[in-house]
Amino acid sequence: AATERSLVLVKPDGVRRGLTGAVLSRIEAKGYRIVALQQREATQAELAAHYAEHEGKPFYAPLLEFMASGPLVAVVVEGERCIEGFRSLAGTTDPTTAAPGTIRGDLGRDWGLKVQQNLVHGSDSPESAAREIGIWFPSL
Ligand code: DAT
Ligand code: MG
Repeated sequence: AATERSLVLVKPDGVRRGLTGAVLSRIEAKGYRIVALQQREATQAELAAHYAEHEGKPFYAPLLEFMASGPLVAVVVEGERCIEGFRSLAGTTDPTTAAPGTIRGDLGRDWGLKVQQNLVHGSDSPESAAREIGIWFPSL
């Protein structure tokens, strides 16, 4: 059994819409443990590091602008295979087509159908998780 840690963000749209509790509730109901949690506005340095893989893409600047548009909630989640497991809970990137039963599929339907306003982020590999936890929680 592989116990992993994943870095989850409730993005500014989720915080603004009062959906932080709904997201955390799904994480806990799945059996994952919340190791660390912080609500605050992200710095440009954190966002640039977090989304370094997307630098240069057409959606990069609007994505960073959106991610800086209000407080977000950064969470370290722990559980068996929780990296893949949380991605599955979150649903596919675009909320307009994310499956029902997923966070993005059930809750991500508002806000003018902008792809970046998809409520949550979850690490996509153990390497990403370690890197991202280092960005948001350098003391962990
Ligand atoms: P995910 O968040 O599902 O891991 P990603 O890492 O490919 O998706 O992209 C990071 C974020 O960037 C994503 O949550 C929303 C935004 N994004 C991705 N593709 C996009 C696109 N084609 N247009 C606008 N925003 C996009
Ligand atoms: Mg990603």
